[in-house]
Amino acid sequence: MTSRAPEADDHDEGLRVTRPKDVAAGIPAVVASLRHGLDQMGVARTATTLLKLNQPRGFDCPGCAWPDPGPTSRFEFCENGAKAVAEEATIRRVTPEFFADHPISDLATKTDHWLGQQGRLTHPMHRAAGEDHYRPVSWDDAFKIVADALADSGDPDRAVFYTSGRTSNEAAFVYQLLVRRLGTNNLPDCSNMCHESSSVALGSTIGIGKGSVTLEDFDAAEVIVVVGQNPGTNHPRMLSALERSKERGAKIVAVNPLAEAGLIRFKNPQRVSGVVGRGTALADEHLPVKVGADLALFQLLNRRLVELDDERGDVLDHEFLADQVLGTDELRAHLAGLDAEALLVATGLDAASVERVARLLADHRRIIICWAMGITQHRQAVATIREMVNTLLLKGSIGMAGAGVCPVRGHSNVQGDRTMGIVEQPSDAFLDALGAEFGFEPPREHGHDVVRAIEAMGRGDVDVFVSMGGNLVAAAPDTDATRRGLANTKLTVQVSTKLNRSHVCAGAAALILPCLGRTEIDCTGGKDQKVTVEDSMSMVHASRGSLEPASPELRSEVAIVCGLAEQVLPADETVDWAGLAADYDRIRDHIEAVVPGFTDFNERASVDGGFVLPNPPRDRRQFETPSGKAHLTCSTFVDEIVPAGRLLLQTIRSHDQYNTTIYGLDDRYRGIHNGRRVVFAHPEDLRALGLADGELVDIVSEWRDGVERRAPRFRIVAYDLARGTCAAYFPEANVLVPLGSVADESNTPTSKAVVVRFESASPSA
Ligand SMILES: Nc1nc2c(c(=O)[nH]1)N[C@H]1C(S)=C(S)[C@@H](COP(=O)(O)OP(=O)(O)OC[C@H]3O[C@@H](n4cnc5c(=O)[nH]c(N)nc54)[C@H](O)[C@@H]3O)O[C@H]1N2
Ligand SMILES: Nc1nc2c(c(=O)[nH]1)N[C@H]1C(S)=C(S)[C@@H](COP(=O)(O)OP(=O)(O)OC[C@H]3O[C@@H](n4cnc5c(=O)[nH]c(N)nc54)[C@H](O)[C@@H]3O)O[C@H]1N2
Ligand SMILES: [Mo]
Repeated sequence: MTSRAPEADDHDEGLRVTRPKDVAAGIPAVVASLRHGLDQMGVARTATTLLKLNQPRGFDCPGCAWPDPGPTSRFEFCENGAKAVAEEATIRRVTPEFFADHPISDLATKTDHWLGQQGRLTHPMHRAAGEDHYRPVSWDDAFKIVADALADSGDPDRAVFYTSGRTSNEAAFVYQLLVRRLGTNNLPDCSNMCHESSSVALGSTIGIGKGSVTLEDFDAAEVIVVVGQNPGTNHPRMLSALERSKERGAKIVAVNPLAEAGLIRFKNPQRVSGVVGRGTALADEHLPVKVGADLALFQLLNRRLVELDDERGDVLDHEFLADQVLGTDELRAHLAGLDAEALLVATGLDAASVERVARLLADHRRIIICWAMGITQHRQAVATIREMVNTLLLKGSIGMAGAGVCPVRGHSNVQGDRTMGIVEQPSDAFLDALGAEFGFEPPREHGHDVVRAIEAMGRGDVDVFVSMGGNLVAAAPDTDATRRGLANTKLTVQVSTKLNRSHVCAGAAALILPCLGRTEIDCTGGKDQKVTVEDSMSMVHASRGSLEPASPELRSEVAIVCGLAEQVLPADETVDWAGLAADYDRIRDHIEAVVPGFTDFNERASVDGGFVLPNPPRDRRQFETPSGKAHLTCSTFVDEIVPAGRLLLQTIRSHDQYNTTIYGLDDRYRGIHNGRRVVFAHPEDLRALGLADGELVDIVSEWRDGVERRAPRFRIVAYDLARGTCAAYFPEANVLVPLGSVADESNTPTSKAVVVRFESASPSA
């Protein structure tokens, strides 16, 4: 089936390509953040809003999950944090009049960029089955519509409750409680498409599915390896931490098929020298690994560590391995038996640079390994992360200052949402505690993750789809399949701040429930409420908005969940939902009772900077696996088979987007201006394919189900990236990612590894 996303028709007429930049941030970043703020908010609002960002008493940046510096250090913001704020604090509005002027059939022709640029949603809106317009609806009627749809369906397992990672701890907690009171664990979330592979790999090896370092560890590390991550764009404040580490003498290794600007060179916009100087070279080593071959690389490195230890005796941490780790002998034997030559060829790297990195690891103990989507969204993601854990365990580089695992999360509260129980496969311990606190027996059967939810919708097994934030149609793989799935449902309910594709491609009937954002004052129940979030390093802290809400009609996510609960749960409901909405302290008391690590939650949430959650590997070098020990793992690398004439496509973020929210049409660091339908490929690969920079092609993906997935009319950009691979932007390229192509064990869509061919472009519509 051929797909024609609406964006296919604006073929980026003004697209311009220039030389990619090797310097991130600096003056252009300062200018870009202010320009974006001014466009969306005007002068006064820009100044007051950005000054509250990541301040101890301000709001948590709705950008990424990189931790804030402690309460005593200066305030920190970055270009992309400023853009995320401007996007939410915009003075543009999507009102009932807007919906009267724009039928769905019209909105469906607009690009994601256009939809997002229309501004903040102001009123609850309802589109009845068969109608082409959203019309205003009262909150009460909206909740009744959901209650009726759930009652008609009659089976809680025929409802799906998605969550994106911006939702606060308090909202997430009441949301999962509502869903479990209804009787289902169908709680897919954006993690399923993001760091699920990390949670699976870490849980099974070190006993907790979270990172084991804090920001202070970056001040003690000797070697920091950044794998499959583009911090210059996606975690810009991480570059400040890396810069500090480097100034202290730490070595930084970047493993990435692309030479991303922030990792090669960086100018800190918060320092005069950064704004005017040459900037700091960050990565000491850059390994341009082939897409999907990191497992092979880490196997080679681990094998060398063992060999070097055999020579020198001081490379591995023998005492730690003997006392606290299982599987050393097996791993040694496994590594010795590998075909090193074949592994090296698979990585596409030269032997000398791999050897240099192996020696760097051999010579140091304080090692941090960071990673993100370049690792988690691959078929062998879980095995790859386990192999990186092997590296750290062999070295004893965990549970000491300056060392450990660092999965760098995306959404600002995606980790917190998981801690609050937003998970389709909850542990019995969590359900037991939840049931005891609220006096009910929660459902035990595991629910759908994202991919299984879309499959279930495709089969017609889902009647109601509720989305707490996010934009499933654009974020999920296989856009056509996802769109068809949602269209199969009887009702879709989106709790949202901004208009997006999922409001346009919805169920038979649809509701939009507009909510407050992080930046806004939350005065639910007449009380000034705060919420809390957990960052990528398990720091929990409060967030209080300071702006007047975008519309008096908006409700907080907590109020929406509690209001909905009162309507959809039976009349003999025992949870005091109105009381919870009126005072979030009461929600925090329940969290304290249910979730370990939240002792004295209300008190500690009031402290500037918040508190850190317990983490046994980090705190006590303890591993809460069934054996009580950390586990080394033996894996077998399987090279992705790419037939002749095909390339392996990875889908990435531009500098001007936040996931499916498109701020603008530039990707400054990669030299792309005023357009997004580009595909990056190596000049030699292009030559072999008989193609050249500037040509227009359709990208067609190949997958064993034989379905044709086509993304029409992309401009080829010759680019320096690993041979045999190519790259295009998410979400335009999502149509190419087959729903069935998922990572082993974590079921995460393989958004970074899709076999594609190029065909001459289909004519423009
Ligand atoms: N401004 C901004 N900030 C964001 C986001 C955003 O969209 N915009 N999104 C947020 C979210 S939800 C997330 S999850 C994070 C995402 O943060 P990232 O993971 O940095 O995001 P991606 O753009 O997906 O970049 C993936 C990186 O992995 C590399 N890569 C791809 N395949 C491979 C591989 O096989 N091996 C290796 N070693 N590298 C590979 C790519 O070249 C690229 O540099 O950012 C968060 N922060
Ligand atoms: N091909 C490909 N696909 C991918 C990825 C990839 O790298 N490649 N990355 C994956 C990853 S890592 C992730 S995390 C997912 C992201 O998937 P999602 O989290 O579902 O998508 P977002 O684009 O972050 O969601 C944006 C929408 O959230 C709403 N929103 C914003 N702020 C708030 C708020 O405070 N409250 C509420 N209720 N709503 C709000 C707005 O309406 C906005 O339109 O996408 C995944 N999809
Ligand atoms: Mo993510």
